[in-house]
Parts: sequence; C-alpha cells; structure tokens
Amino acid sequence: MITVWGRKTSSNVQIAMWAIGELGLEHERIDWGGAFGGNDEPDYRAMNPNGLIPTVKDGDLVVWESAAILRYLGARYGDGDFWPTDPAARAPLDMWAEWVKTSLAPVLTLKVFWQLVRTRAAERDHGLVTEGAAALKQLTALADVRIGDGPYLNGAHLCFADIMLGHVLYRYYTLDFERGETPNLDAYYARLQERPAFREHAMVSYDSLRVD
Ligand SMILES: N[C@@H](CCC(=O)N[C@@H](CS)C(=O)NCC(=O)O)C(=O)O
Repeated sequence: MITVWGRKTSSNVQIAMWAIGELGLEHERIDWGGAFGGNDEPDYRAMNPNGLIPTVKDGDLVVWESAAILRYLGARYGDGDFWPTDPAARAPLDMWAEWVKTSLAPVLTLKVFWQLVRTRAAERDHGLVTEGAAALKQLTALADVRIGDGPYLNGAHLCFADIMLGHVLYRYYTLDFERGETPNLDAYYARLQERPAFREHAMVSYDSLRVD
C-alpha cells in the first residue's frame, strides 16, 4: 500500500497520483498542505524536512520531490514501456521530463498560473503574464515538434515522461491567456483526456485555489 500526503489540487501531487493511477497501484491519499495544513507537523517534517507536498511512503521507504517520486514509481512498478530499462532508451525521455520540470512548468506556474489564479485581480502583474505567454509559445513549440504524431513520447505507449509533460496541460489549456499554435500538442492533450487516470488525477479544478 502506497500512502501519498498531498492535496489533489497540487500540480506536484498530480504527478505522483497520475503515475499511481496509470500503474494501477493500491494507494491512499491524505489531504495535506494548503488549506489542509500539516506541513509543519513534527511527524511530517521527520519524513519530509523540506515541508512541502507531495510525500510518498511505500512500505518503509519515504520519497519526496515529485520528479523523484515519478522515477521511483516508474523504476519499481513500471514495465519496459513506461520505464525503459536501457539507459540509452530512457535518457532521451528523461531529458524531456527534466525539461518540463525545470523549463516549461516553472514558467506556467510562476508567471501565468500564479498571477491569474493565486493573485487578486487588483494586484495582478499583467506584464508577467504576457512575458510568460511569450515564453510558453516558444517552449510549447519545442514540445509540439517533439511530440509529432506521437501518439506518446515513447511512441505507442505512455511513459513516465508523458506524466511530466501531461500533468501541466490541464492548466495550460484552461487558463485564460494567449497560447501559440501547437496542433500536435493539442492532439496529444486530446489523447490524454481519453485516459481515465489522467482525467481523475491531472484534470483537477483549481477553483478552490483562486483568491478572488
Ligand atoms: N520540487 C517540489 C516542489 C513541491 C511544492 O512546491 N509543493 C507545493 C504544492 S505544488 C507545496 O507544498 N506548497 C505548500 C502547500 O501546498 O502547503 C516537488 O516537485 O515536489
């Protein structure tokens, strides 16, 4: 049994939960962080001294940092399609996963999502949103070329890198800002929406996070 601490509205929790859903793993998720609090409880800090969500416990093993959790779940429970065991096959996928985590997701989260959802209308920095939208046009153009006809990053089957790329797309496509033309990414997002685990764990409303 895998335990996940983290509110379902957290994009980083969604990485862990969507992976767990795709891999069909028995689990429980405990609402934690945000309005639920708990991050500073001593028992939680003993597991995760960084005090953020998600934290995952699998038996005696504790893992935090969503990308590390995704890689752990893939390596431990994924088949060769989800988590290629050949390092030379896995590295090019991991490269895109890392790129999403360090390049695409921070722009979406910090420049667009934070301003449009987590900042009061009167206090919004629209220049930052415009800057983020321009950067996202360039970044998603790269993803669009990489995806091509897909259907997934590893070809026919969904893999761990799709979890990292796909988990940002619900927010990307539902936030009110100007997006670039990315027909391959659009089609990829449509394919992901056919997956029950994606719908359940990655298409989570962020209305409860709005400040007005
Ligand atoms: N690098 C960390 C970032 C974790 C993070 O920033 N989590 C946010 C939610 S997405 C958090 O814990 N915020 C405080 C809270 O929700 O209480 C990861 O990928 O897991």
